[in-house]
Amino acid sequence: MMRLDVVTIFPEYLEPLNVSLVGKARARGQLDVRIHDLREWTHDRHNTVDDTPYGGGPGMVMKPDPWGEALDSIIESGDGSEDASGDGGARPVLVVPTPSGKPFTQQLAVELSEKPWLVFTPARYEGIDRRVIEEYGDRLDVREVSIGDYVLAGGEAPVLVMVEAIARLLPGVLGNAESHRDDSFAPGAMADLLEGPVYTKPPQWRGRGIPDVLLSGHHGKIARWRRDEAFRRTVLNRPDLIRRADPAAFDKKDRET
Ligand code: 6GU
Repeated sequence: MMRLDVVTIFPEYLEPLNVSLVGKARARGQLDVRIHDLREWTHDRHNTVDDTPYGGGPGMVMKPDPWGEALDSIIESGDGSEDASGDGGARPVLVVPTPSGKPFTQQLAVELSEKPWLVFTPARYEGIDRRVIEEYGDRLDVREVSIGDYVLAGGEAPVLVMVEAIARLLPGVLGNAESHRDDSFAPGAMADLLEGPVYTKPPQWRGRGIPDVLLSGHHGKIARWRRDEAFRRTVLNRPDLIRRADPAAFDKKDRET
């Protein structure tokens, strides 16, 4: 079973991990999620986790000591079941959410979904003292990750995003494995294309019908139509994906679109 630890000063922000897909995966024993309050590893009366930045400037920086004690304690709690070595030397991958990290992509979600143990360190304020990242970088696989080109007030929402993207890839978590096949950003025939439109009953809604091809029963034509719609939507919304794609992925009909 995959183990996920999250260290935060806002444990209640992670409550959505009790709900829906991730909540059900936990209830089924497919995912072991442990939320920790960083302030449990402070020792002063005010449970201080931040201080002013060296060199001056706005905002506050998270102090290294609580993070070091928290992470040491969590890493030590590994009982060896999180990896195959059996030597009790299990080491988590440390995922550090930060707007200055590498992009969180479907490819990274797949890679992380194959790890037995992930520890997330969502920060508030201007981030964590750099020495913490350096210290654990010497001992663990550390990934500094951003979820997009905008700035959030903290890393908790990014952790919710990443955990959902990772959890739905775990064996048995989604209803059927085919659900992944046509995902936007999944590898395969639709590689590099966004998903097209979908329809369900009723066949008429507020005067709007269903594209005839979807009612034709002609599987070849339906597959072609879906691919054309995916291509159109990608050109419109994400032209960068088209430019980045392998030209061999496209055909004559695409070039006419
Ligand atoms: Cl991971 N953290 C914060 N604070 N802002 C972000 C982000 C992460 N990714 C995009 N913006």
